[in-house]
Amino acid sequence: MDRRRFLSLTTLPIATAGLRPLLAAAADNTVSPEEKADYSIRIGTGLVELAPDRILSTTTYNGQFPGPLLRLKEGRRVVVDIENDTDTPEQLHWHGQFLPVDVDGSEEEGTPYIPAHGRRRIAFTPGPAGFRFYHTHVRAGSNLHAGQFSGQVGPVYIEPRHEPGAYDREVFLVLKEFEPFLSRGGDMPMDFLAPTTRVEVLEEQGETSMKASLARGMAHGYEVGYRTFSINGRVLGHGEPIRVKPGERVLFHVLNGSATEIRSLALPGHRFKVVALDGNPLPAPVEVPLLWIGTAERVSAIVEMKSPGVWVLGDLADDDRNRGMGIVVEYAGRRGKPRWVTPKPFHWNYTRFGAPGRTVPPPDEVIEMTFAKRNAAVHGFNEWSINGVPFSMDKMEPMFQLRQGRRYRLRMRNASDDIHPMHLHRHNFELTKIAGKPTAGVIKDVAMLGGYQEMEVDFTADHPGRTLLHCHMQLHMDYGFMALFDYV
Ligand SMILES: [Cu+2]
Repeated sequence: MDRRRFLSLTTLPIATAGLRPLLAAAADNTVSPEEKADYSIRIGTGLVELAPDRILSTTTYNGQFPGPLLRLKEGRRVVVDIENDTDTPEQLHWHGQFLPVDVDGSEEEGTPYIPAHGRRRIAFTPGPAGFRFYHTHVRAGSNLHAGQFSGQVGPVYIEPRHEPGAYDREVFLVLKEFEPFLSRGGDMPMDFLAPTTRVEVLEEQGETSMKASLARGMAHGYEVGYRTFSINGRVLGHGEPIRVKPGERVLFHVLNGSATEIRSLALPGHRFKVVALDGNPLPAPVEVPLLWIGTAERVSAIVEMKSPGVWVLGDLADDDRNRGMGIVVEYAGRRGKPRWVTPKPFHWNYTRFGAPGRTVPPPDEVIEMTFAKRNAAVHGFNEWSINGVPFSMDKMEPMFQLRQGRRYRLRMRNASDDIHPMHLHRHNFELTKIAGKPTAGVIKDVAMLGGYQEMEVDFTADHPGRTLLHCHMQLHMDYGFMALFDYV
C-alpha cells in the first residue's frame, strides 16, 4: 500500500467534512526521506545565450533560461527538490497555485528559505489547472542582480482533467528583459488601458504629493530600464523561428516574466483568439488584434495561421523590439527578411473578456485600500504604501484579518500615475469593476490597475494562512507595496 493511500485510510474514520481538506493538505505536504523527487530544480549561475555575441551570466533554474517547463497534472501530488547553489537564501514561488504557506514560496507568509548552498524537498498537489509559473520571491532592493532581475523564471502548465481542444499545437513564450540599469524617471506605456476614467481625488492626491516633492528639490525616483530584450531567452532574429503551416491553429501561452515591465505583442496579418487569462479559461474566447500583458500576467491565445510569409511576432515599442523583444514566425516554404507592420493602437479592456449580462454575488465584506507613492523617499527610490503603511520586512505583520469562507471585495484605489499589476498569492480573484465599469467572469491572479484609477476584485477566503497581496513590479514591492492577509 502506498503512503498516500495509507494516510487517507487512517484519516477517514475521524475526518468530518470540515476537517478533511486540512488533513489532506497536511498529508500532501509531508515528504518522507525515501520518497523520490519528481522534479529537481537547481538555483545557480547559468549562461544565457541571448545572441552569439551576447552571452549573459545570471542566476537561473537548471542553468537555463527560461527554467524548464514543468508539466504537472491537476490533483496529482508532486515532490520537488530545490537545490540552492548560490551564496544567498532563496524563495521559489509557485505563482497562481493554491498552495499551503509552507511551500508557496514567500518569506512574508512564512515559507522557509532554501538556504544558501542548501536544499529543500517539498511536496504539493498542483492546482488549479492552467498556465502558471515559478519564480524567485526575494527582495532585490537596489541589487539589480537579485530577485526577478535575474533569470529565475520558468513556466508551469497544469494539465486539466479534460483538455479543451480546438488547436493543433502549443507554443510557450516567456518575455524577459536583461541587463537592467537605473534611471531617474522612465518611459513605461501608460495610455493603453480602457476604460480611461480617472478618479479626481486620487489624481489630486498624487499630483500634489509629487509637486511638493519636486518643489523640495527632489529628483524623480529611480526607475529600471534594460539593455537587452528577449523571448524564450533569445534576442529577436537569433534562435529558432516558430515554424508554422497555413491553416494551423497555434495556441500561444505567453508569460510576461519581467521584473518590472509591461509588454505588448502583435503578429502582423494575424489576430489572437484569447481563451484564457492567467491560465484561467474565459467565459468565451475573445478575438483581439494585439495583446497587452502586465508584469507576471499570462495570456493564452489561439492564432490561426492564415497569412503566409515570414513575420515578426513582437512588442509594439520599436526600441524594445529592435533590441530583441520579438520572435520570428516562419511559414513552411517561405524565406526572406521577417516583416513587421505597426498595428493600429488598441485599448486593453479587461471587461471585454467578461461574461456579458452576468452579475456577481454581493461580497460579505469590502476592503478598501489606497496605494500611494512617496517620490524618491528611500535613498532615491520611490516608497510605496497601502493605506498609508509601507510594508515592513522587519515586522511582517498582517494588515487584514479574514474569516474563512467569506467572499471579500478588494476596492483598490491608485493615488499614483503608475500602472500596478496587483497580485494575490494562493488564491485567484474575479474582476468585478474596472475603472467604474462592472464586469464578471474573468478570473485572474494579477490585474493591472491604471494610474489614478479604481479596480474591484472579489475572492473567497478558502485557503487559510498568511496570504500576500502585492504589486508585482519588483521595484514597487521591494519598497513597501505589499500587505498580508491572515485567517485560520
Ligand atoms: Cu506597482
